[in-house]
Amino acid sequence: MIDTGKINKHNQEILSPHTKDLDYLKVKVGEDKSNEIIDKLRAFQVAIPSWALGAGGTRFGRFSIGGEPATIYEKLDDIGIIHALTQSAGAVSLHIPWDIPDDAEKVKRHASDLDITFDAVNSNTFQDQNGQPLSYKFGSLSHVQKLTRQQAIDHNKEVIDIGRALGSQSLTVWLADGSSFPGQLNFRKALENTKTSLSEIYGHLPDDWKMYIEYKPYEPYFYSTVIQDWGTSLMLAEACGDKAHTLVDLGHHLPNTNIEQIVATLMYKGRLGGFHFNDSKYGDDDLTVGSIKPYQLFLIFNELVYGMDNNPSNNPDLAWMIDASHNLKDPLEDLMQSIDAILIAYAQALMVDRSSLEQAREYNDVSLAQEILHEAYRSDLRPFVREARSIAGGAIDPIGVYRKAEVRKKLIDKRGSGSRATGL
Ligand code: PSV
Ligand code: MN
Repeated sequence: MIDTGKINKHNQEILSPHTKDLDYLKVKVGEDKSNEIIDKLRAFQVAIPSWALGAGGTRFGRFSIGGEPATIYEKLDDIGIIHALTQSAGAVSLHIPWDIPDDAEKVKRHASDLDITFDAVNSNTFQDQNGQPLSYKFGSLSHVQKLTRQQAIDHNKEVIDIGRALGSQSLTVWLADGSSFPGQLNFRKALENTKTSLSEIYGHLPDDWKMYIEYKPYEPYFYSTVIQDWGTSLMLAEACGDKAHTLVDLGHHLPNTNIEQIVATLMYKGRLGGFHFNDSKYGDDDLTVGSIKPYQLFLIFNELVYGMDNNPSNNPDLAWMIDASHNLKDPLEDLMQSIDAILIAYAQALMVDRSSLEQAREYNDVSLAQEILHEAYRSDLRPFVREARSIAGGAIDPIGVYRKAEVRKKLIDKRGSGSRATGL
């Protein structure tokens, strides 16, 4: 649907203004530093979840824009379009059982033809599936009944096996378990059960795998969640072993939480495993990355960059994934906007004058420290992001090409105008 010819043609049309912007920025930032930033942006890859490509909306209603993918192959095709245009989305994260591969080798081949690899596989014990013997209504890995816990443990083991067949190397566990009313749950027993269940799943991990433990303070339960915060996740990860890490989903925090400090703390402990990007105004994790709080995103990346460059605790490479709902937008455009926001924040963080910042901190020069951050944050680094994409063979302006090539219209012609996607 996107051929290199189209990308090249469009790139030529906007090459001149882009080159001018880039030249200006390179003079300002310096050739070496500019090239270093562009190289790092080129290398950055973020996974697209297989559930992000369907009809948008909320749990109250979904509104199809047509042409949505119905099968795992079509979902991969959509990610292939995003990757061809951005060169930054070379991985998919599958949710099981929403996207069980019918034939692992065939799915792998399809992905590989699109230059897509398999990032973390996600288990699902927050919904009951057809024919499932025991319900998760009152929890899964923390459930009061051993048999229900075992069913959820076995599901996670099966997800690991499916991931192995695809070449994935990590499992993400998001545990929805919790309670909606005071008194409903014995907090300590629920935590103990969760620890034991996670340890059993951990025992099934291949040596070269990692397990990511996601936390969330509320939803779907509204009084308590068993893994409510990073501290609980870290405690469980430490109890499991070296291959277990905490996963930070930006939307899983109460308003005004200092997420950048959480990032710093987890990296200090060498236990930050992965990241789910999104944004929110009031709560939840539904909006396009960088659409509401771009400064916070920059501050988070500032800690990530510092943590990656100063890593005595051997924090592993991070698993990056977009986990947002596009709501009213074309999912593919929304994902490309998210990728752009991530790369811009990353570029800004790479721009921070670290030695001057450390010096300002040594002298307790608060104003200067703030000025140094602002200098990086307020620089328009979009030409670096565009250049990184274009060098890699992507589009200088991905959404521009996507619209010019009328990709959505073609998808609708091919797949129909009704909503067909599975997932949340
Ligand atoms: C839960 O809100 C979450 O962030 C988890 O990562 C899930 O797997 C994903 O969203 C999809 O519901
Ligand atoms: Mn998430």
